Amino acid sequence: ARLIRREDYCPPAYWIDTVDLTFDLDPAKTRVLNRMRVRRNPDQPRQPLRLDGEDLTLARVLVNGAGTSFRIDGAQLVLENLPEGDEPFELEIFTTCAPEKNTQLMGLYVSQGTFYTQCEAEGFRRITYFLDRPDVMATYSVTLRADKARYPVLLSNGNLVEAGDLEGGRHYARWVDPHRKPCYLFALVAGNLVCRSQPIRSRSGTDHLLQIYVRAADLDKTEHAMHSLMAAIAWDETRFGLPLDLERFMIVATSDFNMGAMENKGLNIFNTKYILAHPATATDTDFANVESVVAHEYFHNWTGNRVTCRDWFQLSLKEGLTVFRDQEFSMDMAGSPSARAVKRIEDVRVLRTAQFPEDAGPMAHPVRPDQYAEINNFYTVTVYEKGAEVVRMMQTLVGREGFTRGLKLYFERHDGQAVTCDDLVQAIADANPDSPLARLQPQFMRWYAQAGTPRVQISGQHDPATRTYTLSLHQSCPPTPGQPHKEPFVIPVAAALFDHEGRLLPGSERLIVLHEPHTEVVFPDVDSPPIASLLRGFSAPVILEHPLSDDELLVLLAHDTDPFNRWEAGQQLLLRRALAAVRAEGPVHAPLDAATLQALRAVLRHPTLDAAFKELALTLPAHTYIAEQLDEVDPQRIHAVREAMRTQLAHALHEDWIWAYEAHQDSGGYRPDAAAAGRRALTGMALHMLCLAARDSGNPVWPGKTYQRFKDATNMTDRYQALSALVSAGHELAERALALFHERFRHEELVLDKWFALQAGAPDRGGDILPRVQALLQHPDFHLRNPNRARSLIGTYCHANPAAFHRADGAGYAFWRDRVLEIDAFNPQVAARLARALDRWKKLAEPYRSQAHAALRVVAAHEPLSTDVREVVSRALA
Ligand code: B3K
Ligand code: ZN
Repeated sequence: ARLIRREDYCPPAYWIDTVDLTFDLDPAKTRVLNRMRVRRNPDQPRQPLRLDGEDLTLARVLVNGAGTSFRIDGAQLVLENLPEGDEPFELEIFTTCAPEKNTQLMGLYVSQGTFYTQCEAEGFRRITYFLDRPDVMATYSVTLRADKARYPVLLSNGNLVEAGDLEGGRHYARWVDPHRKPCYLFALVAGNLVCRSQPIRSRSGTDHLLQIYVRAADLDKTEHAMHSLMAAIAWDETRFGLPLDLERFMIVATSDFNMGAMENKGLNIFNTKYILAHPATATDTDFANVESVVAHEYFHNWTGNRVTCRDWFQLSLKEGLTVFRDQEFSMDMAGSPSARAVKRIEDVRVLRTAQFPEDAGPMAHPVRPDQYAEINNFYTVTVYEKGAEVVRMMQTLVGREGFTRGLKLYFERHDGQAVTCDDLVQAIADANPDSPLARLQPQFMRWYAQAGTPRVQISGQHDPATRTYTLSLHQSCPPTPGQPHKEPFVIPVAAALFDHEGRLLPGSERLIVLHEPHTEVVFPDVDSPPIASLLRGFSAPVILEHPLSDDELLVLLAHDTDPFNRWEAGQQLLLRRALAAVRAEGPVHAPLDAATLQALRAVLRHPTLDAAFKELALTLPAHTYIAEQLDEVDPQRIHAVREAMRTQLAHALHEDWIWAYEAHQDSGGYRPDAAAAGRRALTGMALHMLCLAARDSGNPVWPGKTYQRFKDATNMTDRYQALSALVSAGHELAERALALFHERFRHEELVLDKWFALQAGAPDRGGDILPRVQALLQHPDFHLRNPNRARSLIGTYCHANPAAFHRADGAGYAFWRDRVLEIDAFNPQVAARLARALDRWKKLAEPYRSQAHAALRVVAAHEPLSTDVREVVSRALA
C-alpha cells in the first residue's frame, strides 16, 4: 500500500477560512450543502485545488455562484479553473451520503435511530469534499434540518443561534462555532435524546452550561460523568490556568463507537462505556475510567483544539500531552500519596503489558512516526502512553513549576495554531533555560524519533576505604523495523540508597540524568554496601536490568519509601520465580518459595498499607509481561506457571485471605472513591483466592458465600467480583450465577458486554473456552456490528486470554483469521485492532508459530482487504 511519509509534509495550497454547512438529515440519503470561503496560499506555487472525498455522491459544484469544470481523480475532487488572482472565492459543493449504510462508523452514521459523526482522523471527507487535514482551520456555521418527531434534538459545535419549525413536520437548528478549528473536530448529533444540564460559574466568574445527552433510560447514569467534568474544569484552571472557553460544553453518548470518545469542539461524543456509571451497573474500574476519559476529552479543549497538530505524524503532541494531563488529574483526584502511587502503578502496568510489546514487535514506531499507510493504525499505546511518559520526563527534568511555566509559554506562542512536537519541547525548554532539558534538548528529541524500549544495565561497587558507592549505568536500545542503530537517549533515573535494615541513607536521593552510553555516579559517605532503589516512580519508560539479590529485593519490598519501587520489588521477585519455573524442565510445581510467600503475607497483613496497594502487590506479573522476557514463548507453559503460583497463593495464604475478606468489608452506601474501591478490589481478590482453594479442597463454604454475595450485592463491583471468582475457579455454581446475571441485566448493554467478556476471558480448562466463544457468537444478544460487543467477546478472547487463544491445534488462530476477515468487510478500524493479536507470533514456540504464520498469510492474501488490516498483517509478516 502507498505510504504517507512525514518528510513529505507540505503546507496546503489553499486555505479555507469559513465553512457554512446545511444538512437535510435522512438516514437513507442525507443532503449536504457546503459553502466555503477559500483562498490560495500565496506561499505555495499555483496549483489545482484538490479536495478529499469518500463515499460521497456529488451533485453540484459552484465557484462564486457559477458552475465550474471539475474532475474526479481517485478519491479527490480536482478544480482547475479557479479565479485568477489571490482574492478569496466562494466554493459551494452539494453532495449526498447514506448514513444508514455507514458501517465503518467514520463520517456521518446512524446508531439506534440517532445521527452521530466521527471525523478524526479522516472522517470529514465522508461528509463533504474538503481539505481534510488538521492544518486547515476554519470557522463553522451549521444548519441542521430533520424530522422533528424522530430527531427532536439537533446539535453541532458552538452556540445555538436559531431554531424553529419547518413544513412537513420538520424543524431546524443553526449552530455557530466562534472558534477556528480543523475539520476533524467537527461534530453533529441528531436524535431523540434527553440531557442532564448543569450551569456553572468558573473561578474567574464566567457562566457556562454543561450538558450530557443520553437515551432517556440512561439519564440516571450520568451523575458521575457530570461530577467528573466539573472536577476536570476546576482542575485545569487551578493546575494550569486553563479556563473553559465555551458558553456551552456538551457531551453525547452513543452505543456504537469505534473507540473511547472524541473531543469535538464543544460537543464531545463518547462511547457509552465512558459516560454511563451507576453503582448498580458499573464497577469501580468503570467509574475511574469515566472520570479519566471525561477529563481527557475535556483537557483536549486546550491541548488538541486550541493548539492542534500540524499533521497526523504529530498526533502525540495532543495525545501524549493529554494522557499525561489526565493521569495527573486522576492522581490529584485520588488524594493520598499512596493512592497516587496506585494510579502510577496501574499506568506503568499498561505501559509494560501493552506498549513494551508493541515497541518490541512488528508495529514498533517512534512516538512521532515517520510513515504510515493508515493513520488509524497509529492511535497506539506508543503514541498515547509512551508519549505521556515522554511528557512526564520533561516535567521531571524541569520540575513541576517549570513544566507549568513551559505550558504557559506554549499557549502564549501557539494558541490558535497547528504545530509540531518540536514546538512543545521548545516552549518547555525555553521556559526553563537552566534545566537539563534545555541543555540536552536535541538529544531529548530522540524520544520522539527512535522506537524501541531502551535498556539500562546497572552495576554497583562499594569502596570501604573511601566510603563511596559507585553506580555504573549502561544504556542501549535494541533495533526496531527500519531503525537498526540507536543513539543514546536522555534518561532521568530517580535514585536513592538504603541500608540492609531498610533505612534510607540521608542525602542519597537524587536524579541521575543519563545521556551517554555509560555513566558513573559516585555517592559519598556510604559505610557499607547499600541497596540502590532506581528508576523510582518509574522515572523513564525503560527496562532496568538491576541484579539485586532476592534478599535485597525483600528489603525494598518491606521498606522502600517510594511506593512504586516497593511494588516493583515484589513484582521482580514474582517475575524471577515465574521465569525460573517457565524455563525449568518437566511439570510445573510450586514456583513460589517460602520467603516470597512470607513477604507477600507481610504485605497483605501490613497495618498501614492501602488495600489498593496490597491488591496490586499480590497481583502476579501479567502473562504478556512474562512473555516479553523470553526469547521463545510457550503460552501454555506460562499459563501453567501462573496458575500454579495463584494456587500456591490461595493455599499458603488461606487464613490471610479470610482475614483480608472480613477486615475490608464496607458498610454504608457505595462511593467510588479510591479508598473504598481499594477495599473492594482486595475483598474481590480474596474471594478469588478462597474459591480457588475450595476447588482443590472440595469445601463448599466459600463458593457458597461467594454465590450469596453475588446475589445480595448492592453494587456492580461486588457482584461482578463474586461472579468472576466463581467463573475463574470453574465452580459449578458459576453457570447458575452467569444465567442469573444475564437474566437480571439483559436490558443493560454495558453489563451484557461484561457478561460476554467474562466468559471469553475465563481460565481455559482443557480447551473449553473457544467452543464457548463460538457458541456465544450465536447468542441473540451478540451483535458483531456493535464494536463494544465485538470487542467484549472476540477482542477479549484473542487479546486477553492467551492460554485459550494459543491452542496447540491452531483453532484459536483460525477463529481469529475468520473474525478479522468478517469484520474487515464492514469496519476496518475494528478489524485492524483485532488483527494485532498476532503481532508477537515470531516469538512463539512450535506448533503455535507455524499455525499463527499460516493464519496471518491467509488474511494477508485475502481480497479485498482494507488498508488498515493490510498494514498490520504485512508488517507482522515482514
Ligand atoms: N482523539 C480521539 C481518538 C480518535 C481516534 C480516531 N481513530 C480520542 C482521544 O484520544 O481523546
Ligand atoms: Zn486523546
